[in-house]
Amino acid sequence: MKQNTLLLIKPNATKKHQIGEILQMIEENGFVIEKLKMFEMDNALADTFYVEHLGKGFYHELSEFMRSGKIVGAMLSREDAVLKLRELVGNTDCAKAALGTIRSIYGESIGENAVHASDSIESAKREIGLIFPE
Ligand code: 3AN
Repeated sequence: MKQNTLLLIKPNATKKHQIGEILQMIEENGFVIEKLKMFEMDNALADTFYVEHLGKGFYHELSEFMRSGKIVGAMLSREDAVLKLRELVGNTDCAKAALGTIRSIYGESIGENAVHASDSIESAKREIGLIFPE
């Protein structure tokens, strides 16, 4: 079934000028970029976007990192988009991510892992609404 999902290119990757290469991998793997924008996260958006992690030990580090620079948000479509994007992105911990996945190539640590990908159809709907409220 054709689905939408959300990709974020995180501040460590935008700082290193890897936006083009990551979007190229996305397009080469059959995703269509339906919407695209560059923005910065503030405290309120970080708290809302990562509400499931609020209060966890790593939350402060996560919020600070996500507010440390520019982010690219992309709404993507393809068959089975949510699962296929999670496969292409790889494990949260880039040291454990399979060879050839985006996090294995561009991730620097479990926190600075280059990209975010929605983890379910429900999350994708919620996250697309937050990043593309129009
Ligand atoms: P994923 O992004 O793979 O779905 P989640 O939802 O468990 O992973 O975590 C959301 C984000 O929080 C991760 N992308 C990562 O940047 C950060 N994170 C998760 N676990 C840790 C940790 N132990 N230390 C630092 N940051 C973490």
